[in-house]
Amino acid sequence: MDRRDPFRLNALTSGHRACSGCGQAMAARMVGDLIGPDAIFVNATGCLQVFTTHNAQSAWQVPWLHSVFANAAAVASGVEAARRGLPGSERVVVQAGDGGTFDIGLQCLSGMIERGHDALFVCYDNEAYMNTGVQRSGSTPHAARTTTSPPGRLSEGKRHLKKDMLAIVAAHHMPYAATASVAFFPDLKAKVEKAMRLRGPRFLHVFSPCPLGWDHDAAASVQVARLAVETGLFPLVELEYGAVTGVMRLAQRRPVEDYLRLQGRFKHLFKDAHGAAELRHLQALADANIRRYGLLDATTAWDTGEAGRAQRGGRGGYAPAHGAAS
Ligand SMILES: Cc1ncc(C[n+]2csc(CCOP(=O)(O)OP(=O)(O)O)c2C)c(N)n1
Ligand code: SF4
Repeated sequence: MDRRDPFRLNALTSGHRACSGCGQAMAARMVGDLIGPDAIFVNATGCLQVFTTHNAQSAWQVPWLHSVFANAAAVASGVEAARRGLPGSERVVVQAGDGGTFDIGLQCLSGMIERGHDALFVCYDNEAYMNTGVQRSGSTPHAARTTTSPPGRLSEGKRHLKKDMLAIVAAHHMPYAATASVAFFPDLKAKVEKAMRLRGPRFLHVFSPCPLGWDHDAAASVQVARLAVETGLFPLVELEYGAVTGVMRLAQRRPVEDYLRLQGRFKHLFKDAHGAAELRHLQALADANIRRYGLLDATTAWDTGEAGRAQRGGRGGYAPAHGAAS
């Protein structure tokens, strides 16, 4: 079999144990196939690792390593450093859930970026610790129900805000950081391909609905992911060396209720005045994203790669350390 023939080989093949409608399974297959077999994948503990590798079986048809929950980026750093100067063209890709990125893996991710390792870190964001039973993470949105943020007499779900992970990684002055979604494949494809053309540390944050944890119809995963973007709650943007260089404009703004109503994790917000106050708050968060990235602004460019290169202006020190930058 030709390992490079996409019609014969998927990086993540069938037979794995993901729930039906799993956004992370869709996203990982898309990303894996776009990257192709010339890569070494390091996977943090989490749903993706568990449902693809079980009792000495594996759904991966690419080199793949399992790290512990916290240290995927550190393991990838070691793999990348060990491979320098050796023959072969394999690139290093890290995969982790939001828990393995926003929370427990954050320190290792920060170190990997700061040291300038030539690796792409992909976060599949399902907004909670799904593998262990839907506990809240630093990525869980405000007011969402999880098993550790139950709505009740004293609270309306999670009290805190979702961390702005893109801003956190972009503050490391890294060559490329972007958000993407399973609902917008051409955009995701362009971003994976761009990330793989570049050298140095890169970050891709992929919105990946979880029907089990979000309590929505398994057939609605792509619709839910699309609405997250169309409401402004999950903007699709690109940053190069900390500067915004690409924004996907919205043809129209959808109210956050359209997105929230499809998911049982927000059901309590539609019951009383307390819930209504949280709905207004979530709408204000979406509106702030729309203003911040100019999502409705007709003059905002879809992809301004040229602007990014101009912005960069020779600043930063990652690419030359590992060979030619694009
Ligand atoms: C130090 C440590 N603490 C806790 C765990 C248990 N654990 C394994 S996976 C996981 C949650 C993973 O969540 P996330 O990274 O968001 O990925 P998901 O399963 O949601 O895809 C937890 C808490 C662990 N393996 N190691
Ligand atoms: S719990 Fe969620 S993330 Fe895990 S396999 Fe099921 S749908 Fe996918």
